[in-house]
Parts: sequence; structure tokens; C-alpha cells
Amino acid sequence: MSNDRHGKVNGNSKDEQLEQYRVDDKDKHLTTNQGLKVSEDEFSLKAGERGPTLIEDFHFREKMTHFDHERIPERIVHARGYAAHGEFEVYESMKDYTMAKFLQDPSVKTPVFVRFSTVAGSKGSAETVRDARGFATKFYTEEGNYDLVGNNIPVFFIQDAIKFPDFVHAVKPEPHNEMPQAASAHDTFWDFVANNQESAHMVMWAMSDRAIPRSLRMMEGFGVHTFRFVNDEGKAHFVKFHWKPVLGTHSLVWDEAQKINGKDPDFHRRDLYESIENGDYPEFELGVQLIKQEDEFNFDFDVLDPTKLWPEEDVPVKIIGKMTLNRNVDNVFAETEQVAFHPGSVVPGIDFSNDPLLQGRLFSYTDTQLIRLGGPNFHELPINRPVCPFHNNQRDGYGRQTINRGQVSYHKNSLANNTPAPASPEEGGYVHYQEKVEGHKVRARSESFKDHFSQATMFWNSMSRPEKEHIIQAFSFELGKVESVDVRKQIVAMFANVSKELAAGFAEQIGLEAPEDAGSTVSKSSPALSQENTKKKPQTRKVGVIVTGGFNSEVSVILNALKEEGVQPEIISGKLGVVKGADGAEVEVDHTFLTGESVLFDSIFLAGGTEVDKKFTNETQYFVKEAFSHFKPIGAVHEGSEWLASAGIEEGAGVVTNGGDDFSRRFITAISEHRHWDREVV
Ligand code: HDE
Repeated sequence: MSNDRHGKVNGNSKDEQLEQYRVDDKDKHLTTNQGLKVSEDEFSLKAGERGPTLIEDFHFREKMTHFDHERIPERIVHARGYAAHGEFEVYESMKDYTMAKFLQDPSVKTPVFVRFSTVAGSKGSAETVRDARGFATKFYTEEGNYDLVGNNIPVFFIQDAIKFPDFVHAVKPEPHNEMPQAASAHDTFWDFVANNQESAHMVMWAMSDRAIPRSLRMMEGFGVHTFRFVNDEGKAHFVKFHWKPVLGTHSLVWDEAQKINGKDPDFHRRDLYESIENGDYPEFELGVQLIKQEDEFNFDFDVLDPTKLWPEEDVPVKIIGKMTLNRNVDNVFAETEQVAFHPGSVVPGIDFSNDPLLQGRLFSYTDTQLIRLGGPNFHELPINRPVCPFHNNQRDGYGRQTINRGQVSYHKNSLANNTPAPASPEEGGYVHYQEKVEGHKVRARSESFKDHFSQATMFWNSMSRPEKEHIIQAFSFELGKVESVDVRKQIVAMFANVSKELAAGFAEQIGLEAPEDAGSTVSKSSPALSQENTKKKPQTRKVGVIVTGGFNSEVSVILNALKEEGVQPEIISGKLGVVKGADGAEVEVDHTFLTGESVLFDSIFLAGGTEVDKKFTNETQYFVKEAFSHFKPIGAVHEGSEWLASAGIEEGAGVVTNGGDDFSRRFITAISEHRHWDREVV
């Protein structure tokens, strides 16, 4: 069926359900909320044309009151987010591991809603900040909603939920001056890190390129915690969830990310929205790592510790299905803002582990929705409703919509035949995994959680040379913004435990001595952690094509070749309108140099042309030099090659020139590579 979001239903059960709530106001009369047609909407009711407004003006009062109450509290974390609808399909039955119904039948498509987010920034903050990204998926299954509320980083800063308020207070803008917005580069964050050393591993990820994704479509997702799969024989496996982007995992460079925040603070949502509108549906494969219950203690990390990952080389990721995001929301507030995720929303076959971070989250999410969405009935909001029926004896509360019929609202009862009645496991009733637990009530942490550095070192060891360099630069930037020299010193000492090379690398740049002792003896690395080893594809990459009148006829051939490979050329020139080639061919200009910044493109193509003035030359040089300094692929033909040479840029390391038959192929290969780190940038 159709994917048209403008009024048509695309055929999945969630979409059909949402359709009942959609309203089109176009071509209708204006009414009050009571349905009364309004005859005038520009002038309030007054005692005389120049007199005071009358309180009996119900229309004015209703309109203003509603407006006064339009805002709800933003999420305490993950306030800045963007979402889309889609579908999930499993590749093969996971019956051996879990009885979750949506993981059984490859012919079943389960509707999903995914909200991506930054963590620290406010609702209106910029999107390409250095931060973890939320990756929260709601599966609307036949057995109820299952929420996989993950991040794009597989570990977390703390090991126990009781520290979350402290961590969030430390990373948010400082309370005395409310600065800086959406950034960890300040004293309280780094003070927290130095004094809570379990954060070491996650900080490595946060300082790496992972924290500045190129696109929400090009980042991994992780459930972070260890969960349990339970099959219909009651047998359990520990499981970690992964989302693998079909386009590979790619990042921006830091200078570029900061500039984008100014040029287009909506960069990530625009990219997601436009991709879906263009039919370039973002795809993510679902992977699981499985550890048998009886192997719980056979690893050099505790499976319950959320600051540890399971190296993919030791515990392979089994790819089990695919999610496709194919529909933008109709209304951001109604859907994206009001969606309420909760890691405790599970279905039979999926259960929790005793990870103390997860355990605390199981409390926090419902609690936060109560204030954010104003009461206990947020599950009735259209975006949050399960697609299966729900029946219980919960009643009333603000905004209740369901009209529960009948006399009985309690269990057990005889007046309604003791219904609604609990379901047996055979009937789909959820049964918690019967893990045996015993212990003293203590406020303590297991000894097995105490190694904070080995995996941080493994992460460092796994990075390529440019990735390591970026991490050193990130530490240098962030600590360069930290005013307390004492905090800086503590961080150098702390990260010397991860790697002396790392600590010495940034110590020097922040005016401190390289550490003398410490260092790490860990030599393990995990190639899967390096983005160098990710998938590389040209599809959906944006190429800024700089062209002017009188361009060579070869240009149209090259543009067609790019489009055939799924590359998206956008034309940039001195002014909007049409540019004519030497052979009379015409191209429509998409951007001038004012609106088409180099940081907004993956690659630059200098297509040439003869109608050049000084302004055009200056703008082109600035543009291409900036793209070059961000290691982007650059192509140039005809006059474009001369523009390149006059900018002082030579062929090599992702700079493709000399036209000819194989130019398009060479350029597309360079585009697929994403960035060209071998380039000497001065
Ligand atoms: Fe969250 N987190 N979190 N978190 N989290 C929230 O819930 C919390 C954690 C994550 O797009 C809040 O509705 C605690 C880890 C995402 O709507 C809140 C702890 C991971 C989102 C909350 C954590 C996440 C949230 C704020 C430590 C990755 C956005 C608003 C125990 C696995 C979901 C809200 C969306 C949102 C609490 C740690 C992911 C306050 C107490 C680890 C993706 O309930």
C-alpha cells in the first residue's frame, strides 16, 4: 500500500490506528473547541472600537488560554529529538532463544516508532554537538508495546542508577550561569569524570568520532544493558541488542560539526526527514549477542556491568532482522514529543538482568512521564497506544479517554465473572524469569565491577591512527575549556591508566606534564570498534557541485553517473536560476554560496565553467579549501581543475581530477570512502 503520509494509510496496524486521530483543518470553517463556528478571528470583543476587551469574549479567552498552556516540560535528558515511523521484520525465527512473537515469523512486519536524540542539550539546542545519541525504538507488537530504549554508544558513564541525577547535574549547563548549552566541555562534567572513574570507558567513546555522527542514519544503536531472552521451554540467554546501519557508521570532524551547529542547527533532523521524503528509507539491521545463562561467569567482565561491552570478536553479533523507517510524523508535538518510552515495556520472551543501572531505569521512565505528560493516562495518547487491546481495572485520572463500561473495576470479582482475568503463559501471560536470587540488603557494588580501565584501553587500542588523533584532540578541546587546573590534572592522571600515549598527547596541549607512571598493560583490541572497518557506500551522499555558465558537456554525463549510484548532487553557483553549458545544456541552481555551505556536503565537485568573476573565484576557493581541510572527497574537471590548483590543492588522497572515461568511477569510489585521512592538512 501507499506510503503517502498526507492522509493515506500505509497499511500497518499502528498507522491505521493513528488514522482515527488525524485531523485535516484545510478548507474547513474555523470553530471553537466546542464546535461553534467563529465569525471573526482578528478582533477581540470590545466595548466600543477603542474600548476595553470584554470578559464575555469566550472565543478570545479560549484561544488565549489554550496558547498559554501549549508547553509541556521538556525531557530532563534527551530533550532534543526527532522521530519517524517504520517497520521491523525478523529474518528467521528466533524460537530457540525467545518466545517474543514479533521475532518468530519473517512474513510479519511489526510497526515501529523510533526517536533519536541528543542527551545533554535543551529542546532547541543544536544537533551536531559532541554527545551520545539516544536511539529509542517502540515496537507495536501483537503482544503489547516493546521498547528498546538505547543509545549509539554501547556502555554508560555510571554503574548504578542512583548516580544518574549526579551525572546529569554535572553534564548539564552549570547552575550558577547556565552555561554551556549542549556541551560537556566544562568544569563540572570533567570534575564528575575524575571523581567517578567508572566513567572512563564511556568517556573514551564520547571523545571519539562516535559522538559526532554524520547522520542519524549512519550510527549504530545499542541496548547497552544485558537483557534476557527466554524461550518457550523457559530456557534463558543473556542478550545484548545492536542496531547496525545499512549505510555504515560514519562521523563528522569536530571543526565541521561545530560550524554546522551555526549553519544548520537542524542538520540531523533535516537529513532524516528529507531522506524519508525522498524515499531513501533509513535501514538498520537488528543484531543480538547471546551468552548462555550457564556461561555467566566465563568472561573477564561482569555481564551485569553497563560500563562493559562484549567484544564482537568474542561474542559474535547475530543479525536477526531489519528495521526500515519509511514515514515521517504528521505532527511533531503529537507524536515525537508525546511518545513515552520505558525500558520496562517488554513482551513475553524478553526479560531484564540485574544490571543496577537498568533496574533503576525501570523506575525512572514512568515516573518522568507522569510529570512530563501530566498524569497517569499517557498510555492513551495515540502514539503510545498499543495496537492490541488493553484491559485492566485502572481508572480515572487527568485526561482519561477510555470509557470503561460496567460496574466492576476491581479484581477479584464475581459480578463480572472475575474478569478481566489474568492470562496463563499459554494464553500469553507474562511470567518473569524465575532467577534464584539471595543476599543481604547492602548498599554496595560487586568486586567484579571494579575494573574501570581495561575496556577503555581496549577501545583505544582498537582505534586507527586518525581516530586516535581525533580522541586526543577532543580531550584537548574539552579540557582546554575547563578552567580548574586541578581538574585537568586529575583527568591526565586518570587517563594515564587508559593509555600513556593518550594522556601525554592531550596533557601537552593543555599545558601539563605528561604522566610519569601508570600506563596500561592491556593489549587486547576489537577491530569491530573502529569506524575504519565499517561499510562504505556512495548512496545518499550529498555532493555540492560548483558550476558556472559555459561548463563543459562532460559535466552532465558525470552528474548522471553520480545519480545512478544514488549520490545526490546539488548545484551551487553565484546566483539562483539556471546555468547554461557550452553546448546549451541547462542546470537549475539549488544554492548560492550564501545557502550552500561546504560543511553541509559530503563531497565537492568543481564542475567548471567560463563565466567567472573575482567574487565567484574567492567563494569557490574558500569552499573547496574548507572541504579539503575536513578531508572530504573532491572532484574537479575542466576549469574546475584550474580553480582547484589556484586554491593550492593537488590531485591525490581523495582529490580526483583529469576528467575522462573513468572519472565518475574514481570519484564515486572516493565519495564512498567518506573521508581521506591520508591528506596533509596545514
Ligand atoms: Fe535514559 N532517561 N536514563 N538512558 N534515556 C530518559 O525518560 C534514565 C540511560 C535513554 O526519545 C528519561 O522520557 C536513568 C541509558 C533514551 O523519549 C528519564 C538512567 C540509556 C531516552 C531517563 C538512564 C538511556 C532516555 C528522560 C540511569 C541507553 C530518550 C525523559 C539509570 C541504554 C527516550 C524520558 C525518548 C530518556 C532516565 C540511563 C537511553 C529521566 C535514571 C543507559 C534514548 O526517565
